[in-house]
Amino acid sequence: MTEIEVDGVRVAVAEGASLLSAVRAAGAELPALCSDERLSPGGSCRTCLVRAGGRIVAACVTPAASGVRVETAAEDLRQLRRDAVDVIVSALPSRALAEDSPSELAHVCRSSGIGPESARGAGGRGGDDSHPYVHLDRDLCIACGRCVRMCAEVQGTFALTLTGRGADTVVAPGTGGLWADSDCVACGGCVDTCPTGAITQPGPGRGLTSAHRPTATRTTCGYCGVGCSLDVVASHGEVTAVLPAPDGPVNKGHACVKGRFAHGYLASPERLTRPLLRRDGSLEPVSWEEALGHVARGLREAVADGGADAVAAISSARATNEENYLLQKFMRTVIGTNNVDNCSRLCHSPSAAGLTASFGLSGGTDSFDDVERSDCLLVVGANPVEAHPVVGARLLRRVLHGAKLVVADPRAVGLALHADVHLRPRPGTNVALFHGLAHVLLAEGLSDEGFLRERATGLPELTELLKGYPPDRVAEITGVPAADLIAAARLYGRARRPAIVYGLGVTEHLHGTDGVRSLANLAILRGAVGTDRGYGVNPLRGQNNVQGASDMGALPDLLPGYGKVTDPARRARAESVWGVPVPGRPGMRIPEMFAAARAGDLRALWVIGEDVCATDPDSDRVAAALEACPLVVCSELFLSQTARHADVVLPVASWLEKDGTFVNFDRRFQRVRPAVPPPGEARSDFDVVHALADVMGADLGCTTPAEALAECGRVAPVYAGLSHDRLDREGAVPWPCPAHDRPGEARLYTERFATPDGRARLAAAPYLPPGEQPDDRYPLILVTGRRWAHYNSGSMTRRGGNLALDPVDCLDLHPDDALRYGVREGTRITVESRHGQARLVARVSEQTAPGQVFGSFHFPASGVNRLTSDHADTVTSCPEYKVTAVRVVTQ
Ligand SMILES: Nc1nc2c(c(=O)[nH]1)N[C@H]1C(S)=C(S)[C@@H](COP(=O)(O)OP(=O)(O)OC[C@H]3O[C@@H](n4cnc5c(=O)[nH]c(N)nc54)[C@H](O)[C@@H]3O)O[C@H]1N2
Ligand SMILES: Nc1nc2c(c(=O)[nH]1)N[C@H]1C(S)=C(S)[C@@H](COP(=O)(O)OP(=O)(O)OC[C@H]3O[C@@H](n4cnc5c(=O)[nH]c(N)nc54)[C@H](O)[C@@H]3O)O[C@H]1N2
Ligand code: SF4
Ligand code: SF4
Ligand code: FES
Ligand SMILES: [Mo]
Repeated sequence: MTEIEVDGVRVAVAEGASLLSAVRAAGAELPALCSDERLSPGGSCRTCLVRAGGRIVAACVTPAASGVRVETAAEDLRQLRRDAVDVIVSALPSRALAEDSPSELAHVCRSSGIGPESARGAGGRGGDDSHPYVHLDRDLCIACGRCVRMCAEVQGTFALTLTGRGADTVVAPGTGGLWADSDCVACGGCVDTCPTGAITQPGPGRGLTSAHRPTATRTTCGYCGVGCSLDVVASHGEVTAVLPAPDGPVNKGHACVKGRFAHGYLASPERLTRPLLRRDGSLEPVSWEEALGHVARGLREAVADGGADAVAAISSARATNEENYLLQKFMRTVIGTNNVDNCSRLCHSPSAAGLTASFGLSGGTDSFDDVERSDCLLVVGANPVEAHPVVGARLLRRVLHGAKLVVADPRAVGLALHADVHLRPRPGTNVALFHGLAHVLLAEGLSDEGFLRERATGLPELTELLKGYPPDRVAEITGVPAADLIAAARLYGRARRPAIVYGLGVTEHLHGTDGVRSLANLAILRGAVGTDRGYGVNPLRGQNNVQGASDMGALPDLLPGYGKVTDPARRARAESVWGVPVPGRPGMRIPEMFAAARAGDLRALWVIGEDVCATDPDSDRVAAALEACPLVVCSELFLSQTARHADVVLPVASWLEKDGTFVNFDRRFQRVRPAVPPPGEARSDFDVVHALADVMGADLGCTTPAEALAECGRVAPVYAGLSHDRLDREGAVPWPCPAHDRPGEARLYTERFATPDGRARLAAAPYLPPGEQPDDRYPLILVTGRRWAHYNSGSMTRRGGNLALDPVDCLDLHPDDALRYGVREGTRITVESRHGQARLVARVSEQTAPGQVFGSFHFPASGVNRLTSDHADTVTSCPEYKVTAVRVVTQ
């Protein structure tokens, strides 16, 4: 720490901090128009002048030297600062200081007595309103460069530049044309930092920033698993603006296009506002009483006809922990079945299984803050620039500051452009790739022998297996040149603190669990997990609360806290809290539920917040399952593809409308708070589960979300230290967290692994080919995944401005394949697999390798999941979404 004196007040600031931070720490106010704590200093506006050690300096660019005396309040300094602001203001048109302007500049002027008459600029430079979320008013630009630095330093997109000379300097997209056609990915960073209102979001929240806004509700983003803290400004029951929380534990004042802007769905006229009941083939509005009465009767009949196991529920990773907890409790205690699952099945169930087998617990091994300190990142089968943008930006920043980067992805994804080595394995060949890397680690003496001896098991078996995976053979299987493989292994093997980050490119395969385990081998061989020599193995979990839905026991074989339902001791613990017996037979997984429905064995299915007809694979067969099931209940925001097949549709609240908690991808619990009321008669999933239990004459206890979390802590001691009150005080707390007076464990296994013998387990699983192979009829491999502007089924992001950012559903193909199949950019094409057909628009790009095509699943109407097969991970039934043999037909 450095001690200095500001206007006679002594303060201590961190080494290297600026005088500006010291002045602020001392409680003094200074204008600082080109400065933002999230950015490197600009030093150009001269509005922050102070006297330090007798000299007049710009506080933002001057480091606080120990013992220095700083003066801010003297009249000559005030005048100098006022003059600097005045010069800036004089070039602006008077609207810059409009009475109601919330801008930082307007605040500064108000507090230094500069009135609108000082703004004498002629204006007339025009604007750019081409983008749905980011508008530019050139007349208000003071060329402070904060937006340019925000886009480069925090977001890593480099979309903006300052153009022109002298007084005419103004911000512009680097590509020269319109904002809408630029590289902007609408993170909102420039909007949030602009001090004048030159860059704003359109609509009622225009001009608001996280530093200058009215009272807001602090909540956690309900899109992806990063778990950004957001401040939601609302007025008259409608969201005005969603701003990144400057002190957000994960996002630290940043956000992405979804959390920041994709809330237009809230006010969509298509929102469900009343329960619907199928009568004579069509869904008609009815009262809650009638809808729930119908569901209760249907469930009773199903149990009477087929037993408790003839009923199943799919719980929602979009919903809160408390909602998931309550639903699994309802299924287990009121219905009497373990038939409850969640979309982690489709996503990271291989992570849960693989990480548990290797290390003992199902979550990632380290905190993201640690991962970010790594000097070598191995990013495998994940595209965080698009799917977890705040993480993508932070990883990229780390790389730009010198960390090494190895990317393993068949496609040239955003991070790959910055990689030291980009490995492009054929889809479905990860296990061979990871064994190849492990082979080189052992062959070149890059393993940690002490760690392997003391803290791991399975080395002899793995060593034996790895003999079969020399780089040349791995090159044949994966298509990755042996030299690249060796280079990547050396980077990972020689780094001081390597970290592995991975995504669905590892899990959504026929051998996804083997993939996770073989990837975990690398960290074990290096001793880079559970030690201070690396940051482990970390899945970028997908949905906002997929970690939590599983943590809460919305799984057919596991109770809250991951106790096996087959374990009498764990059942007894749950029974003692719930007061009723818990069934001991594992329930059905999602694909098994559909198979049972088609076979006539499943009589009732409750689908909560998952559009199974759009997002589960081989969707024609999913629809057939729903048709065959006598009672299908769907809790939804919209009339999704699944809701259209339901007998009863229940309108529910979304994340901006309810109370509870989510668990993000690095196991942190954070609070979710309602900013606006749900529309019409919609209720939270929590209230709906309670209401149905009531109608069925059951009392689930825990009447509030806070009580539900507290009760969960009694069933599962790993959450016993968590409570809404504590989260309200502390913001974010990771699990394991067994006691209220102890912090959660952000980094796992520092003393021992959670396996029975306390050791990490190396896995020796041989490479096996994917379930689908191309042939003469279906010569291309289709990889499916995400695009930045849309979210999963797209039910929310297609209703609002994001649709303008990405309006059509494309199939990416390599120029060679485009030529071969006579496909031109922009043509409508039909894609066929052995399972079905989809209609897409061709996009020709070198992002995909020859022989491979890529599509998203964000537009259910295109039918991409009609193409995907029902092949699934042999251990967890996670679908093989990443490998489907297809052909392209032009018409
Ligand atoms: N914008 C946006 N963000 C999202 C979502 C969204 O829909 N849209 N969804 C959220 C959800 S639910 C999830 S689970 C996450 C998913 O986040 P990610 O896991 O990052 O997403 P994907 O794009 O499905 O797949 C990642 C990458 O795997 C690669 N891949 C495919 N096959 C292989 C292979 O055999 N080996 C290797 N090494 N790589 C392969 C693909 O080319 C792709 O780039 O994103 C979350 N965030
Ligand atoms: N081809 C292909 N298919 C895939 C994937 C892939 O990579 N390729 N990825 C898979 C993965 S990883 C996942 S996670 C799934 C995701 O698939 P889904 O879970 O089906 O997708 P979402 O669009 O996130 O959400 C489903 C529904 O929940 C509703 N909803 C939102 N919030 C709430 C809420 O609070 N309560 C309730 N009751 N409903 C709510 C939304 O309106 C939406 O219709 O897709 C899978 N499908
Ligand atoms: S919104 Fe984000 S990506 Fe777009 S220009 Fe601004 S800072 Fe860059
Ligand atoms: S990165 Fe994820 S959590 Fe953060 S704002 Fe975007 S969607 Fe929300
Ligand atoms: S804020 Fe210090 S020079 Fe602009
Ligand atoms: Mo997911």
